[in-house]
Amino acid sequence: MFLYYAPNACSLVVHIALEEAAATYELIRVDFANKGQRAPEFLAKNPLGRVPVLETEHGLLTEVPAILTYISLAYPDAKLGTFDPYMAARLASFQAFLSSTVHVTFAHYFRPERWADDECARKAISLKAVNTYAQNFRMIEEHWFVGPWVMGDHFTTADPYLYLMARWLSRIGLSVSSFPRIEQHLRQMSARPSVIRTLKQEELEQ
Ligand SMILES: N[C@@H](CCC(=O)N[C@@H](CS)C(=O)NCC(=O)O)C(=O)O
Repeated sequence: MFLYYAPNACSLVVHIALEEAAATYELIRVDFANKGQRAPEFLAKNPLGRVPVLETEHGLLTEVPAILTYISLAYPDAKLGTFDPYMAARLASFQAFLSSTVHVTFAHYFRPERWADDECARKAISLKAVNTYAQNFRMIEEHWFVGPWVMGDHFTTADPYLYLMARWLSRIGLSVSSFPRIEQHLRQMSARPSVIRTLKQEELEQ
């Protein structure tokens, strides 16, 4: 199995999940600085030109929530998902929120050119994204997060997903200290061996 990734990108979520699952895989770094995501060889893997891509024995997978579902089903011993129908749907619901809303808000900040051609409009989109990202986190802190893990006592794939989005708070000029429960979660995650190994492999600081 191969994971196509870029350091500190959303592929980090999949990378941590693979470590949690004790999966056997190889990392293939996509060089964003040299537009490696637009290279024909990579576009053949994902025509959107985005990481993560997980190359499995069955075929290629893209989109973080789908890849997380694959890992939790392919490695049941790691217990990263749940077979309880309601909890499985809650997990899917939270991961859909992170993917479709929180991640997209972050993209508004860093990649406003996807939504507007005009330079002033792009600046306005980036500026607005900071407040919206903070609102998203307020909602996670008050509505979604159960504790001590996202879903309660059981660690799931939602935990690395939230961890990455929380790491991005500082990149957008926000502080995790405004969200005490998420700050505590970030601390717990930072202490997990899977996270320590992943950060080391991606040459990232805690
Ligand atoms: N919805 C996709 C988003 C993937 C995505 O936006 N990946 C970013 C990194 S976090 C990327 O590869 N960006 C490269 C680019 O936009 O050129 C998912 O959940 O996998």
